[in-house]
Amino acid sequence: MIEELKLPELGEGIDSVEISEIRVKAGDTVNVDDVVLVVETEKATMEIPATSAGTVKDIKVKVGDAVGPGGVLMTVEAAGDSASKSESSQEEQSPAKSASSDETADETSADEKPASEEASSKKPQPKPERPAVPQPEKGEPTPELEPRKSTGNAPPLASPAIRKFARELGADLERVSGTGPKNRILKSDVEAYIKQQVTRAQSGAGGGVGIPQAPEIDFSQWGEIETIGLNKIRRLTGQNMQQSWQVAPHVTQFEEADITALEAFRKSEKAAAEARGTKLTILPFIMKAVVAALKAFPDANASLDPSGESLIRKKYYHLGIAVDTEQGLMVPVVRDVDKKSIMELAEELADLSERTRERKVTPAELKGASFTISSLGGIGGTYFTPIVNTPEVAILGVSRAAMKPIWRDGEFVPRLILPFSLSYDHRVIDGAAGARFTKFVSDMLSDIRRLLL
Ligand code: CAO
Repeated sequence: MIEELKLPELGEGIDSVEISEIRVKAGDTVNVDDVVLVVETEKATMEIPATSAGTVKDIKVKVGDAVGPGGVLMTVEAAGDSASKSESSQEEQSPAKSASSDETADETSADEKPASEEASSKKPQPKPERPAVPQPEKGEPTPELEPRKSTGNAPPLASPAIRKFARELGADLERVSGTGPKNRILKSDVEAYIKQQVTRAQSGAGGGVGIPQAPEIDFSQWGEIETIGLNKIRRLTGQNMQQSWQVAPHVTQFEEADITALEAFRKSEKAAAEARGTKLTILPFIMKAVVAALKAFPDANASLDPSGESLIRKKYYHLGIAVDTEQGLMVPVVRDVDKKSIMELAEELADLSERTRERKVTPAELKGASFTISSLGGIGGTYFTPIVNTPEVAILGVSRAAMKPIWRDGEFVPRLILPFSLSYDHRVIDGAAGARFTKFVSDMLSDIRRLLL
């Protein structure tokens, strides 16, 4: 017997709803109360359950259709009729077909499965509170989705339920291509989009989100090669650098400081430092100057909230210090730089960099920086453009100081000049603020008495 599933009365004032999801297809088996459709009004979504058990025969509506109470949604052939029909059709099966079905139980098609098994596998699942992010299956090709074609200022066509679904998964509907009527975005479109993003993100160094996968090239065609696996530190550094480069629009500001007086002072204190068993380099002075600048420009000691709508200023001054190790670049953190003396910082720096190189640093010591300094001064070079250690918003790159002739009071005088650069996230720091920051650091280092103020 064929029964019609009609849209029930859904409440006062609701004379039409829109079909937003159809969870079954012709041939599926349903039980009473299985959710077969989802409809929605301007304000709410509602699940429509089957009112009779059996096999779905004919679906009378499609996604996007408007239906009023009493409208026929689908027809269902009652369970008894369907079962007897399937029994008789099984009897008609050829022996060869039966044998092959038994042998390949996993490959049995839905039509060949026993009704009870089919019913449980097809049973619509209750609506999850928070849908899981769909994971791509191994070897499954990922559909290439083009960004939604521009329709002027018109927002993408999608139902409230789909908007909610996309919001929960963090999918921007502007980027999802709709395959429904009039390009309406369906649930499957959002799922496909998320799947594509997950696949791209998981594809590793060559293919971050939005970056095409690097082509595989056989370099041996041009000469001898050697392939060396990257260790975890280098792989993670690569991923972090790429992520930062993609996410934060970088600007680098160059500046120099006259550190002649600082260097004279440092040399005068070198013996005292050695007596304490430590080495006094320029870096602890730079750390102090940076903290003074961070206090004067608190936006540089901050992180953008992931929503992009607020800035989180940090009231602590923990400096990440890039350390060059045999395994790759590591960034241990010196905490509360503002509360420590230059000698204490020198001691901590020596200890921390040594333990980092010996891989004795703890994971906790590599976390929590609010700003990073990368010093290549011990090696050489004039200027470089460091990459911001996101979610921090700025990084100072220090190069090697050198004696230079500086024009002063009508004559050239030899001065020790320290070149340095500030790379910053332009979403947070404006060009003028970046230049003020570097000038501030330069002024501090050029006359370290200012650090006392
Ligand atoms: N100008 C001139 N000389 C400098 C200098 C500078 N800017 N910076 C350091 N030096 C001198 C030091 O005074 C020291 O000289 P002496 O032995 O005569 O006293 C020598 O160079 C070596 O210093 P150092 O490197 O041992 O010590 P540091 O405190 O300056 O730096 C550390 C410590 C851990 C930052 C450093 O050893 C290091 O690993 N740097 C590499 C960081 C890196 O790889 N950055 C790139 C990251 S990619 O963005």
